[in-house]
Amino acid sequence: MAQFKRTLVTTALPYANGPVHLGHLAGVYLPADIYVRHKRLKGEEVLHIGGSDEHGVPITITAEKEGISPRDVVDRYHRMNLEAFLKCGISFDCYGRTSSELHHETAQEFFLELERKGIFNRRTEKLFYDAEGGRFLSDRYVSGTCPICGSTEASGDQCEQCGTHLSPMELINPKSKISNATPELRDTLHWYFPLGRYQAELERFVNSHEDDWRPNVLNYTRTWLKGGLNDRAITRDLNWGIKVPLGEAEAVGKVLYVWFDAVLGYISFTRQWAEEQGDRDLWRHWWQDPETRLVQFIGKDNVVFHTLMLPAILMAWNEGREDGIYNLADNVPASEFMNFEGRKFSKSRNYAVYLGEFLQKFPADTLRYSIAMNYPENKDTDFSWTDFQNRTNGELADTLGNFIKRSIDFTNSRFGGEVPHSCTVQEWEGLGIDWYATQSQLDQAYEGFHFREAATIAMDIARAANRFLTSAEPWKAIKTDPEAAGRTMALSLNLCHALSIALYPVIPETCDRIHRMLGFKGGVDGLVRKCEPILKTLLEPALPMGHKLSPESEILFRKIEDQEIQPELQKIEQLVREAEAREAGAIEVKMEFKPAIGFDDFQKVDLRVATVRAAEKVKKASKLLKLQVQVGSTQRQVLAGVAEHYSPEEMVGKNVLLVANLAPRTIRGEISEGMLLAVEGEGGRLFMVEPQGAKINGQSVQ
Ligand code: B3M
Ligand code: ZN
Repeated sequence: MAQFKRTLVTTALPYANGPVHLGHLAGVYLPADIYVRHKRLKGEEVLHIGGSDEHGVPITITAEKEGISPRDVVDRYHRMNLEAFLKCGISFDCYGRTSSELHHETAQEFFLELERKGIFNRRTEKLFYDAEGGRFLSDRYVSGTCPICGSTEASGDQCEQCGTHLSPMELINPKSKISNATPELRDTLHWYFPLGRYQAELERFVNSHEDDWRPNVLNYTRTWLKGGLNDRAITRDLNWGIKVPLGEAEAVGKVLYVWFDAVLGYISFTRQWAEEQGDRDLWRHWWQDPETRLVQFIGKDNVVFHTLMLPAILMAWNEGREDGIYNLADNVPASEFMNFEGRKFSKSRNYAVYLGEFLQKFPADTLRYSIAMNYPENKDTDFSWTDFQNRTNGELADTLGNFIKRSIDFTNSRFGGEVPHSCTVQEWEGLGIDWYATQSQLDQAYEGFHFREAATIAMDIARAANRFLTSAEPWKAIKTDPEAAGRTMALSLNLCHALSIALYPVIPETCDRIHRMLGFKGGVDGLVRKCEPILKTLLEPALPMGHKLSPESEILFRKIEDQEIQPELQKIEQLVREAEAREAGAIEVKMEFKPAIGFDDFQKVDLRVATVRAAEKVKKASKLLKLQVQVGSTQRQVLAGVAEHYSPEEMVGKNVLLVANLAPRTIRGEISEGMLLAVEGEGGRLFMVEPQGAKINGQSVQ
């Protein structure tokens, strides 16, 4: 691996559209923070950049729902999330905002440079336009009937009911969510970034990381590369975001696509940090010096934006330049997901524990430790309250906390609060801990993003320390052999010091407290901020004879009682019950009938009995079956969203009810000529309507 002088660490920018939850913390922010704190322990130069993603349609939708401005929405959540992160000890050097002026400037500068080089393509396309509201409608602003399951509340990007991804044009009876008017199709011009132009260069870039990127990151990225990269629209018709910085009439009312601007946030926030340091150019070191390593922490759902999109934008910027060349990511440690009590976190269903709320009840380090031990490094993991309680009470309170308190209290009461002896290296090594191996394994685990392993190695030191103190029994020895008791205490205190270093990246606040109890004024934080390489102090006993402890000792961790966990468990049960009820459709069903139609309207629907002759699955559409049905003597193709309820084999031979005169539609590139009737039963299960005994194929239904 190349030698680097410094490391720039970035963390995905959470949308300022809701509070961050424990899943976000586990996947991105905690691992990144552990990593940067470890680097600081080694005295390395490292910068941690994060911030809020404040553009995009979900934010304007929230604003409209609440009747406030998008600015109000992002102000609220930016503050809330920053506060929660700080309380959790996430040590950002800068936590920026994409709504800031400097960010707008930076993103526009990129756009203009690429425009100047003639890299973008412009394309006119048809988009729904709300004539009443006087604006174009992005996907989520259109609703209508799902062509697959018939739900009347499908959104232009996805149907919540059946989960199918849709485009607004596929909706039956589309309506504008803003005015409820039927939108019309109008021409609109957009700028496209030709991702395909960088295909070969991106492939070389990705292949050069064959050995150091995680398999999941390589896999996601290669799937995209294999499919061939296409042009991506990087502008939108919207009024919240970064204006397309061109004077032409066509650019009016257009903003940069949120993903184009958000990935540039890492750069603009580093610029902001530099300004805060009083040296405007300082950021260049971090982005444009090839000796700087760029490590980007993200969740698995953001991989290609960081392994393909951002690198391609930077390649486009770098093209033909002699200087001001940006570095590409050296590593993109994307996490899997951490679930919560066996289910996925879901903001929309309110199935989550929010970071800020959690920290009102429990200390940050208890959470940091539990999450580090459940870090979703290469598979999804689970956070549970019982696991949290067990780890806090067992590993943190009983093992670590007890050892520290016993060591300090006994020294204070029996040895006048001073380290009673100096420890020899032989004694230090005689503790049964191979310090060289431990230090290098710890270092490798932290450097290799194996944070669960790192936390385990560090906690093993605490276990060994506890065993040592318990078996040496200084409280007995003090009566018969005070010298031996003093040696035991000297070793124990040095172990306390070693623990405050080894565990610091994971539980920094606790380690600061241990350090203070050991009589150091500034805590570990004070040392690392001065870039003192203190990791290597593990190798030797650090406290000399006579070193003075603080006279105060504290209980490091309070045990979590069952009563505290009980309400949380009940809350989960309630949430799960609600989710299950919703899934089963059993939650109190409000019958909302559609407006009445006349008999004439009804008569327009031509229902026929049809027989399924052939059925097959549709690639990449897990809910769809492609059916060939016979109506009378004619054969038709119909796509039905029942693949999760019927296998192709079960469908063949069935008599079904067909809406025969529904205008043909193209779904997933396949024509569908009609719709089959099905009813929803318990658990959301679909049942085909099967006319019994109707033998005559194609007969109309009265
Ligand atoms: N805001 C998506 C997310 O929060 C997006 C990440 C941007 S990273 C530049 O998952
Ligand atoms: Zn649907």
